[in-house]
Amino acid sequence: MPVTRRKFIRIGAASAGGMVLGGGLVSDWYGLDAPRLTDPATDGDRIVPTFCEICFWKCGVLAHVKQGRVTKLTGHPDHPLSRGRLCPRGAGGTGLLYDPDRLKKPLVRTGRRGEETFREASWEEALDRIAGEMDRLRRDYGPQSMALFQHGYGSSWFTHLFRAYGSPNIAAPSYAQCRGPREVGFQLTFGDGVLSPERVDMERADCIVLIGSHLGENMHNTQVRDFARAVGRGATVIVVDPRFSVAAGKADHWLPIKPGTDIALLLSWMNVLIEEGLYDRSTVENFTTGFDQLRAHVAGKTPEWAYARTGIRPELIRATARKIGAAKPAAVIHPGRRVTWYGDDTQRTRAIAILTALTGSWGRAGGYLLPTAMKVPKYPYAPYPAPDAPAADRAKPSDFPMADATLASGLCAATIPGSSAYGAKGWMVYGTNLPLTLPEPERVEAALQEAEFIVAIDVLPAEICGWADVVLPEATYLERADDIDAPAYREPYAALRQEVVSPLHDSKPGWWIAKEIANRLDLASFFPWKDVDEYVDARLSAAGIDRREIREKGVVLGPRTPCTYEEGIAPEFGTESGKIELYSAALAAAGFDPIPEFRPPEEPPAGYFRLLIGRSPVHTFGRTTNNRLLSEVCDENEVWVAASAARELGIASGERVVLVNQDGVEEGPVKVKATERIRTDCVFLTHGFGHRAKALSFARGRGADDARLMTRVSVDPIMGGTGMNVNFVTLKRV
Ligand SMILES: Nc1nc2c(c(=O)[nH]1)N[C@H]1C(S)=C(S)[C@@H](COP(=O)(O)OP(=O)(O)OC[C@H]3O[C@@H](n4cnc5c(=O)[nH]c(N)nc54)[C@H](O)[C@@H]3O)O[C@H]1N2
Ligand SMILES: Nc1nc2c(c(=O)[nH]1)N[C@H]1C(S)=C(S)[C@@H](COP(=O)(O)OP(=O)(O)OC[C@H]3O[C@@H](n4cnc5c(=O)[nH]c(N)nc54)[C@H](O)[C@@H]3O)O[C@H]1N2
Ligand code: SF4
Ligand SMILES: [Mo]
Repeated sequence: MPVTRRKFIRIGAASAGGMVLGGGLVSDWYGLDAPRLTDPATDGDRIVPTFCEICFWKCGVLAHVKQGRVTKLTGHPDHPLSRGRLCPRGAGGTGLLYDPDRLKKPLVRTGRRGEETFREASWEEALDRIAGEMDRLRRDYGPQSMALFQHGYGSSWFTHLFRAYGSPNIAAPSYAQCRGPREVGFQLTFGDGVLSPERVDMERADCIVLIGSHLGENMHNTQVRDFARAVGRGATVIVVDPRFSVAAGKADHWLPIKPGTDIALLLSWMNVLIEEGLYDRSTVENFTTGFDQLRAHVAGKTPEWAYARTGIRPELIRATARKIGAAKPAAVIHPGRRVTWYGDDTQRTRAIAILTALTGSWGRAGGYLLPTAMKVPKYPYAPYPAPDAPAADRAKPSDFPMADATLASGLCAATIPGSSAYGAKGWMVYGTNLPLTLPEPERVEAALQEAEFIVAIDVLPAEICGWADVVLPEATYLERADDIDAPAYREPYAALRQEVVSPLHDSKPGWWIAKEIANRLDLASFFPWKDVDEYVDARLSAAGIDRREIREKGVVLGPRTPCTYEEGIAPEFGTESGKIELYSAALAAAGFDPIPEFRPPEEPPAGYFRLLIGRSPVHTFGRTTNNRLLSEVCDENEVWVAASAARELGIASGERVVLVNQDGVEEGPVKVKATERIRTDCVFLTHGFGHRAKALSFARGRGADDARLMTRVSVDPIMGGTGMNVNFVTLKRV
């Protein structure tokens, strides 16, 4: 694909300088100044509208096809999440479709678990084997003994299969290793979660506060563009990060906080807003409970108090609090997305939620929106059987009382005999690469050895496949149709994923795989449709959506619904009290702090740095690091170290080092980036590199894998999230 490639590299080169949001590049990357594309030129024979799966944002894509090959991917002009542009990862999606390392045939293991030795098998043999094992496990231990680990849009078929089969053990690492604590923190406060796409209205905010949340490196398309537009409009931007992130480079104020002390900063901001009368009185008076307790709680938590804990100067804390107060209610304190940091994460996001309540920005323009989804009724299946047992992710039902989804880390632990929950005996793993995305690698490996049966459904020979008994090659998102996407967003819409080109190799779409397994397990009645088109048509007609129109356009927009109180939505809160709970009686009753308290994190031992992690702007986790197109821009990660600390260690920028953690685990070698852009007490690594899987011929051995170094976690006692920023490393020269 010569044309695509050259053009792509030109775009991608912009990121090499780190100035992702800089001047003219903003327009170049995001088309901020470009008119909406109505008739995109194609160098192909046809254009098929669909949506992206290179990350979980799900932007609308126009796939240009020439002589049966996808030649380029452009942003769908009418899809609300792409508005005519893709992020660089989405534009490089053909690098996955045409990856020479793709899984091509079903595989059956021939050697020992983890050795990655397989023989090719027919679909018939592979599916019979999977159904045979699932049937045996169902008879021997009950259907709850099978666990489904899943992530990504195609997983809906497998979730459905598992519900029909009768297992409650369905989990994704995007909960307990990602945004679970945030959803729980906001639920406890407002009776509603943050959702994905996040309900933040940066487009209209006068003040944006980012805590971690490294937009510009975290490259969710529309969100970054909203942020870039706000910067262009002159909105006040406050970035709290131990590292001078890309977003910090665009900020009015950078607060280089001591890692793990954000709750202290948040409490002192509340202190200033309350003491100086800068909070939104009408919100507090009409819609909250517990203001008096909150006022008393933060009374002594002045900027001077916070300075001693966070390292942020009191004047800076006061000045930023005043800016937040001046911009209210159009001040948005971004909730972050991967919030699993220190194990106090539900409390930290609750502190963000409480601050949001004080600014009155919930339900207001420039704050947190109240979006609605287009109504697309579910397929009218018969009811699922009620599972015979609760999920196996918690040793006792009283563990993590506020968890509102199953914990992937918990299901993994439950696979190891001796854990007090009943055991998970079999695993189906769809679209999640657990060896790189679950912490505590020793435990993950033990579970992978203990499971009686593992099937992995993937597009690439990722690490997880090396542990499976059977590996199934799924068709990529450009080769298959999936369920309808209709999330809550400020513009309601329904989007279709459609087959752009027929599946390459011997890969098959997920809907077909799930249906074939169901047929072999006497569950055919749960898959009454002939194929995905018949299923989608049934839902479309129930929703009153013209199926020809949506197939032609890829997306249909619903009528714009009100998203704010100003537009007429009545304030309603799904909490116990029916109000915004500044003080949480539910937390108090469960033995937790009803208002967030600051507790200092453990300090790094002498000579060690805290290991912080984040995203590369041109990669999604480890799933794109084998993508040759994207790797033209970035093909390994670097460990960021403060220049002064590197000097002290006698390590030069560009040198390779091995990272050694507090438990003696080594990882690397990895290149050093000595920089002024990070505090001296921590180092920073982007996630998704350091692959070990033999068959990932490009990504293997490039850079370092952060998960190997996460031998410790700090588990959030409220909901079971695994805080991962609690590991420390030293740098060893090689
Ligand atoms: N390009 C790209 N974009 C992505 C993804 C991807 O893989 N690639 N993944 C998507 C997904 S699923 C997620 S969850 C999000 C994750 O993206 P975010 O939600 O933005 O992730 P965070 O972990 O909050 O952000 C990491 C930042 O937090 C800073 N940090 C670390 N410790 C602390 C601390 O104690 N206090 C403060 N204030 N800051 C700290 C780090 O220096 C770093 O800049 O990104 C999404 N966007
Ligand atoms: N150490 C560490 N752990 C983390 C994080 C971190 O930063 N560091 N981040 C956390 C966060 S925020 C999240 S959201 C999770 C994400 O964790 P995961 O959901 O595990 O994400 P990926 O690593 O992208 O794994 C996706 C897998 O799906 C495969 N895949 C890609 N497309 C398809 C498809 O269309 N069909 C199928 N069947 N498979 C496909 C890929 O090849 C890959 O093997 O990880 C969490 N865990
Ligand atoms: S943000 Fe990028 S990778 Fe994610 S769905 Fe959109 S275009 Fe695809
Ligand atoms: Mo995530």
